Amino acid sequence: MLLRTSLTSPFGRKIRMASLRLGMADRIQVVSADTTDPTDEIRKDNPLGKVPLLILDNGQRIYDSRVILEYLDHVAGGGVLIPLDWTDKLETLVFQSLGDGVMDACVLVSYEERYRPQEIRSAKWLDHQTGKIRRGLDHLTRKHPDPARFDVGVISIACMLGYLDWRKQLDWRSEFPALIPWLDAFDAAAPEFAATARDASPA
Ligand SMILES: N[C@@H](CCC(=O)N[C@@H](CS)C(=O)NCC(=O)O)C(=O)O
Repeated sequence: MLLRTSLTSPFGRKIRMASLRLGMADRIQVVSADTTDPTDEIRKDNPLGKVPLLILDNGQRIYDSRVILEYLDHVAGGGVLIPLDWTDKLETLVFQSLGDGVMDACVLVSYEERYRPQEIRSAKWLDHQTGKIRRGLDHLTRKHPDPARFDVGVISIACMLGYLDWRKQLDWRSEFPALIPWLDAFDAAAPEFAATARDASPA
């Protein structure tokens, strides 16, 4: 299989972490993608032009990260990344939506700063997005999944915090210090997190 992603994408990191945990990393070749390059095949393989994208051995293109994780879970026999029990599954998927949604807002803040010159940047739009980030993090200080778990919800939240640590859309460590022990506990329980950090060698 071929995984198209950048090594900095937090969504791509979810897949790289999961493939390590599931012992599938040696079956997935990671090929860097540049979503800003109009000649990159990524736009042909995924009309949205986004990473991550997984190309299966039969040529099927699958996206987005949630579907890829569901696929990997299926290949692993099911019930590994996504709980089988309906109540647990629903809770896990909502945590995944929250982690991914905050990540989406983080990406939009970064793109506003990257693609728009200072003079036409919208403070209102940036506030709108950082509001989502703050509300998401605030919610997680009160209700969060067990960091000892390794499911799609926990993976998403960890990648989201890792992305915030790097891009610093806001300083979550000073605004929401209650989440620091959560990420530390996950980091200690899941070596896949450090192994997929930007400065770690690609797995
Ligand atoms: N919902 C998507 C989000 C993926 C996403 O936003 N990826 C970013 C990189 S972190 C991207 O490809 N951006 C390029 C673009 O929006 O054109 C997923 O879960 O895979």
